[in-house]
Parts: sequence; structure tokens; C-alpha cells
Amino acid sequence: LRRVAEDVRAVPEERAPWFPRKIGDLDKCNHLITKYDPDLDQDHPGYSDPEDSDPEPQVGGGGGGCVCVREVYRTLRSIYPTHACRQYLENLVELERHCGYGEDSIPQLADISAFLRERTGFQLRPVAGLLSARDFLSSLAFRVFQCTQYIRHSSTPMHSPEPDCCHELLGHVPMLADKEFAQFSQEIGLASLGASDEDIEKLSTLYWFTVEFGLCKQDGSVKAYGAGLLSSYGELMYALSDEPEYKPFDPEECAIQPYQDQTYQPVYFVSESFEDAKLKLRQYSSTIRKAFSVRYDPFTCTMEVLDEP
Ligand code: HBI
Ligand code: FE
Repeated sequence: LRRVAEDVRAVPEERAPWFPRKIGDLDKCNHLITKYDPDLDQDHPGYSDPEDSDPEPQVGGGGGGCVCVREVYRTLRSIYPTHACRQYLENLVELERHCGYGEDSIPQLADISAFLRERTGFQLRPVAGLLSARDFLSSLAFRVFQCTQYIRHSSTPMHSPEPDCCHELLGHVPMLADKEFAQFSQEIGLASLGASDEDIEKLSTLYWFTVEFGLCKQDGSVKAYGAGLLSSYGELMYALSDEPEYKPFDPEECAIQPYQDQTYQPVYFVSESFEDAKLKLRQYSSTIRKAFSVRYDPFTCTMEVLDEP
């Protein structure tokens, strides 16, 4: 009997992993991973914080600025005109005008979410920390961006090991207000639904080198559109210097490029345009083996699943 049970288990799993089918299912996409634990990781800026001291202010937006946020904003803002892509700059100005972006305030998540909805239909949803790649990517399929609200440790204003609200609001939000980029982001999400762990890993790497650390050509020079770059003064300067290696964006190659999150990237991928990146991603996604295809219905906020076995 035991042998039979083992034989049965050896049959490859046919069913695709669970995935959200309606926007409310995102309530179940909340698996946090503790990759950077301030209690255990000696390199974490919060490592030596006494247990019972005041934690960093858990600002849910809407508060006055703090010294840390002011420094981050002021420093980064000064190099955006030369380092950020055109779409980023245009949207940042809009966010400064309409959503209270600036060095002296932390805008409300709800206001930014309303702004994004009007632009691209993206909405922000608060999340407590780093999510599993599967959960994080699947929410993009619904044009939902899971957004942290805490602020980085004040001892390291220029760096945070985990995504914090400076990274989300300064790195991601202005790009999510661009139609072409929003479409690109959603399509990574759609490709991830029901994908194998191996394909999630590849899509995650693709996400890393585009949405987080992507560069693009613009008016004869190279500019940044990746959120990891646009929220890190040091890496933004480095990425556009002559130190790192550049490769033309190719999803196949990008998806298996080794990366690390401890220091700057040794290599960056440069897209011709968001339109071009989107078409290449689409071609790549069509090679991911899945027994079904999905289509998002924006009227009902549900996934239509086609050809399901
Ligand atoms: N979780 N909250 C949150 N924010 C991110 O930016 C994020 C995440 N989980 C995984 C992730 N990013 C990426 O590194 C990819 O694995 C998708
Ligand atoms: Fe990010």
C-alpha cells in the first residue's frame, strides 16, 4: 500500500497553483516573508535598537515630514531632472501639484491611490512588509500595488534593506501613473497567475531588472525608470555612470540573470521604450507553459480563465 501511495505521488502535479480570480481574493495574497529581520540580522539598521524604545514612527501617510523623509526627498529630487526618464518627471510634478508630494509632507495613501486610479486604474493597497513573489506579482494582474507604509530606519536615510514608503511613493508611484508602464506591470502580473514556482522565480527576476532596476533610452541618452534606482541616490548615480555593464533588454536573458540585493547591480538592462519592452514581455509570456490563459475583465474586476482543463 505504501508503495502505491508513493507511486501516485510521483505522478507530476497537473493542477496549477491557486491564484486570485477576483479582486477580493487578494485578501488571501498576504504571505509575508521575513528576509530582513532586525532582531536577527546584524547588518539591519534596526539591529541594535533596544526592544522597548520608541519604534520608528509608523506613519500611515498624512503626517508631517520627518528629518529622514526630508533628506531623502531633497537629495533624490536634485538629480531626477538629469537621471529620471521623462514619464517619471512629468508624473512627479503632477504628484507634487495635486497629491502633496514634497520634502515637508508624507502624502495620504488614499489620495495617491485616487490619483493613480484616474490615470491608469492602478490602486494602492497597504501591506505590512515584503510579500512572497507570487502574492506580490498576482496583485499586479488586477492593477493593485501592495504598498508598505513604514519609514526606513532614520540612521540610514539613504538606504533601506526592505521596501519602505519612500521607495514605494518616490520609486513606484510616479511610474504607475504612466499608461504604457502600467500595462507592462499588469502583464507581468497576468503572466504569473497559476505559473510554476520556477516561472515565478523567472518573472520575479524580470521584474527586478525592469520595474525595480530598469533603464531606458530617451533622446539619445540612457535614463532610469526602475523604482529601486529612483529611490536610491547612490545606485541612481552609479547606474548612470560608466561603471556598470549595460545589456539590451531581452526577457529570456533577463529572467535568468543572477542578481543580488546587498549592493549595486553589476549589470542593467536597457529598454528601447516601454512599448518595446511590453511587446517583448508579451512574446516571452506566451512561451510560459500553462494549461489555460487569462484575461482581465476591468468591469467586474475578475479574471476570465480560458481553456481550463
Ligand atoms: N513585497 N511589499 C512588497 N513590495 C515589493 O516591492 C515586493 C514584495 N515582494 C516581492 C517583490 N517585491 C519582488 O522582489 C519580486 O519578487 C516580485
Ligand atoms: Fe519595489
